Amino acid sequence: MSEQEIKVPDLGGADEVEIIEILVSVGDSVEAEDSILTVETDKASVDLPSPGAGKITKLSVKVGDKVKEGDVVAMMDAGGAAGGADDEPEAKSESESSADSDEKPEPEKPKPEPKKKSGGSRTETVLVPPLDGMEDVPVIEVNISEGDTIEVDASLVTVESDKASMDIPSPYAGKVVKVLVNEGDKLSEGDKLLEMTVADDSDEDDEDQSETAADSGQEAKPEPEADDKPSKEPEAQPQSSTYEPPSPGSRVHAGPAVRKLARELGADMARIKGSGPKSRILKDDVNDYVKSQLQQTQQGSSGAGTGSGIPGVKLPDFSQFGDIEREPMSRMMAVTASNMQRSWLNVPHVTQFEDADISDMEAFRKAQKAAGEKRGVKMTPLPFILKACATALAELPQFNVSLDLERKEVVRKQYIHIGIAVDTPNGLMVPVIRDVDQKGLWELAAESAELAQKARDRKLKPAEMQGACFTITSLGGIGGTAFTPIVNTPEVAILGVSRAAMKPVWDGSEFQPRLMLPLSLSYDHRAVNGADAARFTSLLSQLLGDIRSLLL
Ligand code: CAO
Repeated sequence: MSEQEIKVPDLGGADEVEIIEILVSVGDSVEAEDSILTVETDKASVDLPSPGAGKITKLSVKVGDKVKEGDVVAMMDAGGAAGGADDEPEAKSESESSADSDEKPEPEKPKPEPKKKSGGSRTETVLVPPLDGMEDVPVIEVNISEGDTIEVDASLVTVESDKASMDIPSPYAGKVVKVLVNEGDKLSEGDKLLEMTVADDSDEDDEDQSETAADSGQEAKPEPEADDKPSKEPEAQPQSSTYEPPSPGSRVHAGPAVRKLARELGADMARIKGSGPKSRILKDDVNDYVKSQLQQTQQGSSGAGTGSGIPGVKLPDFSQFGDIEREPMSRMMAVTASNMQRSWLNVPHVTQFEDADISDMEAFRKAQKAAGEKRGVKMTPLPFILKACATALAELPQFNVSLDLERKEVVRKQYIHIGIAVDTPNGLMVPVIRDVDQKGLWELAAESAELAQKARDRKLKPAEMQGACFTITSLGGIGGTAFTPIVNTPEVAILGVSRAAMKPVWDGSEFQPRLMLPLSLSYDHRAVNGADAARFTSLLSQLLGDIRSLLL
């Protein structure tokens, strides 16, 4: 075992630099050259590499600390005498190479090739400036496109060595004519970056600039590594895991190790919200982003984001329009919202409408009033509708299925349990009546009333809300002529019932006043085809139109 100090290497002339991210913890095992922490100079951010392989035993600094060359930032157990001996020269060469890397992020402004004049403007070919000895540095981002109008110092491309990433700035203001590099290309000094047209009236200025850049190298500042461009400052994003599509031209701000991590995890940096200084993306931001994406995938779309690649809804500041109050969503509301959205996004919905003539059914139902009072049960249209649906599900079993898309199987149910949507002060609940096909109307009336009351009293047990094959949502007691309910997945259909109303119905020779019940059957078009849906609602209409057929 040999304890080894990890020191800040030569910072290429920078006096003090700020630690903006610590990439290891005590106890972490690191390999030689693994990034230990990221510091930021006014030119670039640089990862300080480990001088060898070993285990971190102590961290002597924290984020925000200022450090200078030679400061000890951490201690490591280099893993024994042999390892230590091996590490020693490596440590040296590392610190040398770190020194190199620190000088790297100061590319001069690209040296222009001789100008080609054309009318009021000239064409310039922009070349890669000196990269302090670095060669074949990969391009990780091309920040301009053909046709872009850019300012002097606008970032043209971002290159990244294993130690630092930096932007190569434009020596001119003008219009990009041709981009000569692609992401992944490896660049060395003198390589052609792009062609651009530059207005002739700025000839002198540009000449001055290019001379300055070429001669002094002083103004050849790389943009702070992948920093935001003044022309396209991304707006601060609200605190939300909502997916926001990257705004065109928006830039990300992150160190090489973080970029590498994002690349390894396949995370698009433009979609990650940075929590570091100047919205810098930190390692934890990448991990949190990947975690949230995984959670969304596992849970389906939930919360404000859709999880479907569809941008979430952006909220304005409502208080600008008047007084507002905010209150947390109840758990039930949040769950309902999530379920509705998941179903809406996953299921191709179609709704089939039908009117059932329930004049006779209503006459019969009303005739049961006294009997109901005796039993202490109120007979509403719902038990008839439940019974009709159970019969239709038995006759058209393609509605009594769920789709298992992972296994590419259709799950056919040999039982008929039907959920009823109940409006409660706390939100929508869906208790389930089991074996509806085996129960009589009085039994169904009693059970639906009991379950609805339990739902309103928040006394339903989880088991009483599980196992439905199909759902009925009746707004008949409230009103409306039709609506398009959302399928209660993994069921494949739901029946919406609206308020019955007297309508003139043509009997072949004259109009008759009939009590018509509007039915709206929404179904999952992956499981059910339109013809079957029309068969289902026609059958319901027929069964409710002549309830004697329910006995058959
Ligand atoms: N047409 C005309 N009248 C109707 C009717 C219809 N389709 N359905 C019910 N009615 C009548 C009933 O007969 C009753 O009238 P009387 O008091 O004169 O007898 C009255 O409306 C109230 O009925 P109800 O709503 O209490 O009872 P129900 O069995 O019809 O419904 C339940 C029970 C639990 C389904 C219902 O109370 C409920 O909560 N409905 C809302 C469901 C909901 O919110 N769905 C939306 C889901 S999607 O957001």
